[in-house]
Amino acid sequence: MTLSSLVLFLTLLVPSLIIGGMELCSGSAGIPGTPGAPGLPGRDGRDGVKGDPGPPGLPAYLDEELQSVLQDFRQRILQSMGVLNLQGTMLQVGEKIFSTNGQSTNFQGINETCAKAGGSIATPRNAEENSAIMSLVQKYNTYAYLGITEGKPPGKFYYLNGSPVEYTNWYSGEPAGKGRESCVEMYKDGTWNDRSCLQYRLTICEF
Ligand SMILES: [Ca+2]
Repeated sequence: MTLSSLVLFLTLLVPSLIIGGMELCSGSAGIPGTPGAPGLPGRDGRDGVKGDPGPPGLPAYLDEELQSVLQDFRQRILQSMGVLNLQGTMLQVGEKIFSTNGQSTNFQGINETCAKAGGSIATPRNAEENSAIMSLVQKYNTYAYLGITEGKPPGKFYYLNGSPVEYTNWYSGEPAGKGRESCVEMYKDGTWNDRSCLQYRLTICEF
């Protein structure tokens, strides 16, 4: 008898002995062991069957309905821009548009008004943008606050997103507030002065 056939023989014999009531010295059941740790995740299944292709669409340039909607949009936008340009309340510089409602309020009020309109307070990033804002200041004959505030250390100024100013156009001797003037106003010649945030200044937003 080989070893494997002996094992098979015993495997068959032992249960029949138990069934036959001849089992000797059977002890009480032990305490169940603690569950084993979860196994590793299984492998990803195979990709499913490819779906049927959808119905063919028209290229955008051949879709007459879409083209007509776009044409209408273009026309409406040009009309609106024409009206705003005529009123002199909108100035385009590159991708940016500056606009004013002609109203004056404090720095916080300007920020709220601009945010409500979907923009933010005018923040000149270069000489060209500064000139555009200046032209609105001149037209309304009112200084404007800019989107620049003092941070730390006193005398250092930052954009409202927290990054330090790169372009500046300070009036001679400014900024001189040294921690007492946290906002920045634009004079009619386009130069800047640090100033308290509680003055009433022209609302100019950028979009
Ligand atoms: Ca000042």
